[in-house]
Amino acid sequence: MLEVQRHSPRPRANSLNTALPLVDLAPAASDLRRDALAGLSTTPKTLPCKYFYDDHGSWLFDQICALPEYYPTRTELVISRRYAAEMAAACGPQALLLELGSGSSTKTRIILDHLRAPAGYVPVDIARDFLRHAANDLAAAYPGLPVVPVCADFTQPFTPPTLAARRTIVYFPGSTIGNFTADEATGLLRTISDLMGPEGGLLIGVDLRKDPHVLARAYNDAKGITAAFNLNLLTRLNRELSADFDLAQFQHRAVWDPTPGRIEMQLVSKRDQAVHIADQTITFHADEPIRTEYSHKYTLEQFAGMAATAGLAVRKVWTDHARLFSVQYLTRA
Ligand code: AVI
Repeated sequence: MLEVQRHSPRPRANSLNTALPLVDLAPAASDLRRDALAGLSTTPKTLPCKYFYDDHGSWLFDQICALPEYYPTRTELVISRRYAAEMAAACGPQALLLELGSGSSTKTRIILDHLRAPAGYVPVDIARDFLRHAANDLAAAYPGLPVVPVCADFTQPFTPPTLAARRTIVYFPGSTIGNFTADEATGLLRTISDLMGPEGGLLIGVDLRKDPHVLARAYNDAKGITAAFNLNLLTRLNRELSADFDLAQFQHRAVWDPTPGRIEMQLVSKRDQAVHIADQTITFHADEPIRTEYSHKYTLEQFAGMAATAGLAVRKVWTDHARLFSVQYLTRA
């Protein structure tokens, strides 16, 4: 469960775009070696999905987002463009937009374009250089808007900078919430509730339950980009930990598990084999999977129930015509 640190001093931020200070909360460097060895020593074997996103993995993820089969990104964009004015009205005037895992801040611009007198934009991301560039680009496109990038791991408690605003709106698009287990997601919603405060709100992208065939196609695309994205995790272990995974002997698999309602991505060993990583030998039997990612798909009721457990209430839901994806506005209950 995630906990929120309530009493640490708040870093103060300069609101001038010319200076564009980066608030560096020095997130702990991830320990790939420790996490990989721990995950590969459990049954079933696992690897954390956060390690997908090295440079090549981030590039592959961008390719996934443009695939015809991968509906989430495209659909969230359609919803955001269609209902941006309503979303901005829900957020209210003079709101501070605080985005978790801001990446290239693409969808943010649609919201910012419609917000009335936004008080500022705080992109939060763990990738420091990428964050700096994306924040500078955005600040250049919105002269006069205070932009304060924060380098932090949003899955850990952190204290955002103080900026004068009527309320804080946490923006969490992309259905990244789906990559957390239900317990982790509930903890994260509690953290978000603390970040937004009693008067604030949460604007979040949530992928919805749908025909499993649609999901199977989205996570098993015809060009094999998702397979390459998944297998890139092993390439990363080979490069960064001098492991000796033979990529030809592992295969991408994405399975729909209807009970928890999630896609589980796996890398499946094609035969009995042994792999060496950092002085350790990991053995695999034929057809043994390494679980690499969960991607939960919620019904509107399920998501509202989880939010309620975290003390949040869904106030508005926007979906596409086919109800593939949703953008939701929540406040404290
Ligand atoms: C980032 N996340 C919301 C994506 C998803 O759909 O769960 C990651 C992804 N994995 C395979 N394709 C995309």
